[in-house]
Amino acid sequence: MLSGFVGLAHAVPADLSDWEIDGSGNWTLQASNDAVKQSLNSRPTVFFNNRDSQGTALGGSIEVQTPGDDDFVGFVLGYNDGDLFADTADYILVDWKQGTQSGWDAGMSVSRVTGSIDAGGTDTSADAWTHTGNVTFLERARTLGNTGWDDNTSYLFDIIFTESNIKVLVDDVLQFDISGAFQNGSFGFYNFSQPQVLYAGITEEEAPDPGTGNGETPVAVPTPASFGLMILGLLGLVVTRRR
Ligand SMILES: [Ca+2]
Ligand SMILES: [Ca+2]
Repeated sequence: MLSGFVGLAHAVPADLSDWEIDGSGNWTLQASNDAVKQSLNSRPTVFFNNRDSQGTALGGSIEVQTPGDDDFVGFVLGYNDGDLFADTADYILVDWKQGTQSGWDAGMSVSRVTGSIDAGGTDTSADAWTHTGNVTFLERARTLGNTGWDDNTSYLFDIIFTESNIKVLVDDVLQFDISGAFQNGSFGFYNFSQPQVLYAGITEEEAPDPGTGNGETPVAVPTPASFGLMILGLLGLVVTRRR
């Protein structure tokens, strides 16, 4: 995971057995304890680690294991127990819709949630569908912003969460790199109206040092020494050709 970054502590498998559930989803821990599957076409539901997670990175894969339906899968960051129903909620929502439908277009986006998105457990019209009201749309993903997920397709994800920066990569491609002042809280998995969603091979690791891993995928740049050798080589080539 996080192959585009340098200087990271080793990723370790996450133990999801003590994660918690909010909402009416049916989240089933898989035998390996580092995977969970949500089976219902439900109102917003979150499966979360229930501990402050700023300074860490979460990785793994996500796959919708059915051709049925075309709704929302994703993640929450800075989530606290009960936030689905709380007026005091303040967390970040990364959601990804397969199909364009009345009220929202296909693709991945990031939003800030400040308040309930499932008041009374019956709010199916939901700010979370239209990204209005208590859900403030921030931006669409860089390459997947207007692209829905594919059925029965596993995507690798990496999420880096600090108090001032959030990065999300899908299949090692940076989708979000947003700076701000973010409340601490849990990592969580998020489904809304989408059944048969598997999160697997979940790992945790220390977030990159902001001083060294500030978001840009390292690019192979010639060092002064190798650059000099390259110039010498080119000069030699020119000299050789002149001869
Ligand atoms: Ca589908
Ligand atoms: Ca649905």
